[in-house]
Amino acid sequence: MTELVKKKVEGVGEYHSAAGGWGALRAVADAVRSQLAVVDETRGLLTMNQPAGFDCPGCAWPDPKHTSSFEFCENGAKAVSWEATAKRTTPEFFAEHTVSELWKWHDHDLENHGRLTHPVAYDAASDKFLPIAWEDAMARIGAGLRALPDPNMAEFYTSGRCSNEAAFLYQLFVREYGTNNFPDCSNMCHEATSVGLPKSIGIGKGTVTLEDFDHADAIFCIGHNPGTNHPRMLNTLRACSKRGAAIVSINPLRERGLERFISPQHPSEMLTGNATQLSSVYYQIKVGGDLAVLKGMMKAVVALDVESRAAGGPDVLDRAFIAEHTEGIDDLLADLQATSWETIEASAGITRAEIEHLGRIYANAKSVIINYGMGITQHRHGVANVQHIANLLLLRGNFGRPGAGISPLRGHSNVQGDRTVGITELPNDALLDGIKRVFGFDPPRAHGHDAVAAVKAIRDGRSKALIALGGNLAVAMPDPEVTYPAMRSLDLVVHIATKLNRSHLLLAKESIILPCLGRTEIDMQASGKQLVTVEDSMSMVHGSRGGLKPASEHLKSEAMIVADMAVATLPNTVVKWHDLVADYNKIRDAIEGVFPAFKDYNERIKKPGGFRLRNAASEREWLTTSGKAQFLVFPGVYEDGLDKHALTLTTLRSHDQYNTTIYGMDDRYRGITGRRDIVFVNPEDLASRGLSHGDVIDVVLDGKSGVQRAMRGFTAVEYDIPKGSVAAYYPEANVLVALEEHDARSGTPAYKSVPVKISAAA
Ligand SMILES: Nc1nc2c(c(=O)[nH]1)N[C@H]1C(S)=C(S)[C@@H](COP(=O)(O)OP(=O)(O)OC[C@H]3O[C@@H](n4cnc5c(=O)[nH]c(N)nc54)[C@H](O)[C@@H]3O)O[C@H]1N2
Ligand SMILES: Nc1nc2c(c(=O)[nH]1)N[C@H]1C(S)=C(S)[C@@H](COP(=O)(O)OP(=O)(O)OC[C@H]3O[C@@H](n4cnc5c(=O)[nH]c(N)nc54)[C@H](O)[C@@H]3O)O[C@H]1N2
Ligand SMILES: [Mo]
Repeated sequence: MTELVKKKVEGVGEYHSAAGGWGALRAVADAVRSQLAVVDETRGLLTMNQPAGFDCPGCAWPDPKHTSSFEFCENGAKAVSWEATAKRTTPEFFAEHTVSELWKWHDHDLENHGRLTHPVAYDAASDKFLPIAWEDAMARIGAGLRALPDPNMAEFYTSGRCSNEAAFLYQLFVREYGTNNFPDCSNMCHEATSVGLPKSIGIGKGTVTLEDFDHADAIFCIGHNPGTNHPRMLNTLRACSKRGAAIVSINPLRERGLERFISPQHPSEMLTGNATQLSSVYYQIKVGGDLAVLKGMMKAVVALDVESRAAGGPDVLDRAFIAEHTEGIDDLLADLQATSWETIEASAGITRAEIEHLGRIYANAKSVIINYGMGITQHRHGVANVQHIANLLLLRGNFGRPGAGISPLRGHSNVQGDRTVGITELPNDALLDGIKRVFGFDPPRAHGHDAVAAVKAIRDGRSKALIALGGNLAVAMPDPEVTYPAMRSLDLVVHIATKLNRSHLLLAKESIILPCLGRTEIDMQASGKQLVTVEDSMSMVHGSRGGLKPASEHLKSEAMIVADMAVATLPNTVVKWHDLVADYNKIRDAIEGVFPAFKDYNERIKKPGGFRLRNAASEREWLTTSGKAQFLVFPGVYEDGLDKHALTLTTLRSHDQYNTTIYGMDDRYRGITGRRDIVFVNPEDLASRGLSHGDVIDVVLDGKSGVQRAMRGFTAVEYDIPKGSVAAYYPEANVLVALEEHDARSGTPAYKSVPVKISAAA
């Protein structure tokens, strides 16, 4: 075996255990110890995802209905202790460090200095951020926004941690100000879902509930890594596996969290080290090979149908469902016929026999759930990928019955809720009419900018102000060579944040950072302690109440900051901003007024676990233009000849990061310690280039735009990844993603299909 002779490379090893287990508990202890001052604060962890506690800021996986013991996971613990840290980034800190100096710090160190405590504004003379009074900051923001000749010259970014209440006020403020420019983290994430699924099934959200997992016969996991990014899902998958459901993973990498798991919630597994095997079938496909695999699976299902009927057996296709509920099957069948197995095998990176195996598992299961994540959406053909998952499910009526449906794993803990309450650059009439009805002003109707369009507008000088409600936009977006200078050309930039990050250091003429409360903290307003609400991946809306003392007495809630900005910007506003913020029940009443789906909002969130927003597709009602679910065709398997390139790079999250937040430098389940400057490469791809494990290499963009993009001096790691595919960590690899390279239909950056070349470092 090559492993025996593999040379030793610093920080690169093997991980042989299951996911979870004592390693996870140790990591929790480390995370807590390194951030929290007093052990007492770990109490915070115990109220997480409890009916009376706060919602974990980690991921959007739902909580089980009947939480008996507390449910938290290693990465949830990291997220919470990172926010509830005892460390502080104070005015004294800013007095000691110029921005030029801070720019040289590692991203980890910027955030690890702790919670922001005071509003600060940049002072060019000293090259430092200086404290500023809230009123003065607001006056400058108001003046800056009013000074723009056109409200469409401002961009209003949202990252998906903010509550429904804050997000609703934010979109209201921005629309009263006069624009629909809502670049959003969702544009980089599940936009392919938001754009693709409404055309297929009439709703841009998943259709399953957690209970459906108790009834599914087969569960597919395509392009997502739950051991790291949705660890509480492993408890669900564990239960599915124990009761004998088939779990099938389709992923270029063998992710440990999809293979086997020792549940820290189960003492017997912890003591004996007996892991539960999760995936019964695991296929490592090429990066970007999903469309081919999905088409191949459908070909196989159709063939099984023909076979079974010829032998006098039952239909494999659900003809009754197809006839009653769908349109477009003939076009789909024609496309499947026109797509050869040769093409499919070449793109998929697995064989016809293997794809037929997947097709059989699908066809033999009465009820199927398909989960998917960024491995599906962040491609040039992200929308087509998503729609082909829907096509596959429609073939056997896997919607609207127990144990069946589509399950996009959303990213940020409230990214779905933010969208639901109006954060969108493409508002529909129902939303705009609702605002008019409740508040009496005419919101702008012209569509606004998504994230890519916003950066382009800033780059081209068409937008001059950026307000960011959380996040780290410049680092999360592709192409720092374009994005960073663009940000520096702004007139006004305002960041509402809990921690310092690199986007804050990209200085505009006027740069302001406003520190806000996090979800773990007590949110005290005029009427008392407030509760906020969030919506998880499965459309469950529930309350979240922080219990910790705020990190500083100068912090304000996001809702209050939005209200203050609105009042400072809009002298003739018709909204009673501070009445709303005094009592968040009133914000929820307003949400209910605009969106009838939130009927009895304040009543229904009193119930532990909250309520589910109606999901028409899960009741077999299709809110498409035709009133039927649609089989949608995408010709071919690759959008733009990406298969002609020798290597395709995908960008991944390590186990120790939350998006651009780097908690630490390890990636335990992939055997990496203390470093992130690596590229995972197939051994044959290394050898054919005269390279070997541990060599220092340059990775260069092999793009059509002809733009020179390179990531230099990274270490090649021989890895179990299909030939033709390479992987590196995000955000480091964003230097290789060109701003122009995105899904044509959803604008989702193609973070997971970057054509590259590798060679020994120059
Ligand atoms: N701890 C932690 N939790 C998080 C986050 C975090 O950074 N840290 N981020 C949050 C956010 S915003 C999001 S969007 C989610 C992200 O959650 P995921 O969707 O799991 O995100 P990624 O790490 O980008 O990994 C995607 C997976 O897709 C696989 N993959 C890569 N390319 C392809 C491909 O072409 N095809 C297929 N089939 N698979 C592919 C990778 O090997 C990897 O296993 O997690 C959320 N939760
Ligand atoms: N190459 C590549 N790039 C990617 C991806 C990828 O897979 N590959 N994934 C994309 C995806 S899916 C996403 S969602 C984006 C993420 O993009 P963002 O959502 O913009 O980024 P985050 O890293 O989550 O933002 C971290 C910052 O949020 C702030 N913050 C944390 N908590 C709070 C809070 O409660 N309130 C406020 N106001 N601020 C808070 C802190 O200041 C912290 O520094 O990145 C995208 N970029
Ligand atoms: Mo995301």
